[in-house]
Amino acid sequence: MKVLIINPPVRLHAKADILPWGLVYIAQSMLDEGHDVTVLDVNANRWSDEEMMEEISKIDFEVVAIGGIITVYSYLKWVTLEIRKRYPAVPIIAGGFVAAPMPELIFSRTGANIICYGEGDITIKELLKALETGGDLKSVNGLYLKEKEGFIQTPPRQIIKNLDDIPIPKKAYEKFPMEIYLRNGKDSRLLASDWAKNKNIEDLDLTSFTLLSGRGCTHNCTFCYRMIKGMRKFSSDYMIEHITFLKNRYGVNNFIFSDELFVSKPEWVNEFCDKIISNNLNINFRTYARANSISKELLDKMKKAGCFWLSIGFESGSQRMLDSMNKKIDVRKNYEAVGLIKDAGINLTPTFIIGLPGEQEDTLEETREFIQKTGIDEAGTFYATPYPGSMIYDFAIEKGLIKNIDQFIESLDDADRFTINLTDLKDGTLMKYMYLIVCDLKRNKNNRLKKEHPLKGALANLYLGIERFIYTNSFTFGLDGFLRRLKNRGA
Ligand code: B12
Ligand code: SF4
Repeated sequence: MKVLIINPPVRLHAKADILPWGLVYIAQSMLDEGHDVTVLDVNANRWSDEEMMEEISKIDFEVVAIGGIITVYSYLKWVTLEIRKRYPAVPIIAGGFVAAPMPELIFSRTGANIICYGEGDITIKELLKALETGGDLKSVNGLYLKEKEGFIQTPPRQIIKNLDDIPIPKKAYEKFPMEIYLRNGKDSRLLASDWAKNKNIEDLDLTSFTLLSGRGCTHNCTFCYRMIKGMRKFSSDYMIEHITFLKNRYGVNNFIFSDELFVSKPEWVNEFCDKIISNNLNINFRTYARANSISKELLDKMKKAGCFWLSIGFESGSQRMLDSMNKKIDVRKNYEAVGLIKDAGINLTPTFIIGLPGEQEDTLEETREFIQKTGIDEAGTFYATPYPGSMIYDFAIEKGLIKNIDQFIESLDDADRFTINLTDLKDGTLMKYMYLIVCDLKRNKNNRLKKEHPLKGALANLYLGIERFIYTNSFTFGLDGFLRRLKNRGA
């Protein structure tokens, strides 16, 4: 069949530097079955709506496939309704995180008439076959099908037990604008850590690329959406083959393993690192871990294999909050991890989330204390945001905090933006604490600067102190909104 795959735009403030893996894998499945695939990658090309309609009009297609993360919802809505207007009979299949958790909304507000839930690799093969041969779509597992009235759900699809059965998507890569991803990977936020800022990037000549070493996660935190339970990894041999391919074919030498839980099975990581070393792959990599899965030995091995940067979702300095978000971690382990990672000479950029249900001023103070005591000076700081599919989304619906689901989903963006208050605290209090946490990180950075340049560091702290005084007092007098607007004017 002639299939049009659309990759909608995300994060317009940044360059596209991560391939839409869901679409890449389903493209590979389609190509393996001999279908004729055209990809319109709006995220990479950043086409305007007019340009996109122009691109669509040039293509001959019989079916459309579209998907992505939840923040592509508005675009998915617009583009599928436009396609539906112009090509009323064309099946439009939606999949991924934007579609699977909310079939009612997708069927009622967008032009899609089929949704794939769960893994799409096999489902898409069976679905296209049924569409091509006029077969019964109800016999394909893992689908929601729009009916005249409402929709029906076909039985869930079994997960792919052995991830190595999934082919390395070599053919699919050729269908995506790899040159854009690779170019953006040379100067994007993938390198924007302190580590990179202090070095001459040109000299490093890094070509960065994001890759996943598995699917799923062993945990179930309340703010996280897990479409598929449990965790599977590709074998280390499979990963080495994939890395070698990307290195030889595209010159990639800096990998970002963006699975949230790359370091979940220490034995796997150890074996993987050994193979990077013994195969002389000579790569750098950044990745993610949990504090209870790292050790001095493992970090040393990772460093030797090229790991220069690690992120851990510390989320909170309060044990009460960690328990309530089901993080299943002892805060002392998080404290310990900071020292271990520093000692291994690996950069650390953890993440913190404030405003989860149950957050109080004392728990927020514990998070500040964590940052102050550990000296962390770079972190991702987020407001708890109820993305569909997560437990806190159900909480927000139950509490009646989301009045209009369609509008709410359209408003979703990066979680560093304040969207909704899930706590008993005032909005202003949460924003003030976010500001204080960012100040704590900056002060730690200034203190580090002070060691090398005492005057510069002292002046930076003085400036920070004055700014902090004005800003925190503005909350008391209700001037914070005004100050934020003033601050954002030049941004
Ligand atoms: C890479 C990634 C990103 C990239 C996205 C790049 C891109 N263009 O896709 C970036 C860095 C931009 C990103 C940002 C964010 N992300 Co993110 N991200 C991920 C991550 C780690 C991997 C996604 C992925 O590629 N998975 C691998 C593929 C193979 O799996 P898959 O997408 O599920 O695809 C399979 C099926 O779903 C299906 N399928 C998928 N699409 C389609 C389409 C069709 C037609 C069909 C038939 C089937 C199908 O088949 C695929 C193969 O089996 C996931 C977590 C995870 N490990 O999955 C979070 C995740 C998607 N992100 C999430 C979130 C919350 C965010 C942020 C809001 C975080 C933040 N703190 O700000 C931002 C939003 C940014 C913005 N403004 O848009 C949530 C999404 C929750 C939700 N309900 O949508 C996730 C699930 C994390 C989590 N566990 O909660 N993210
Ligand atoms: S936040 Fe991390 S540890 Fe928790 S469920 Fe999500 S991926 Fe797993």
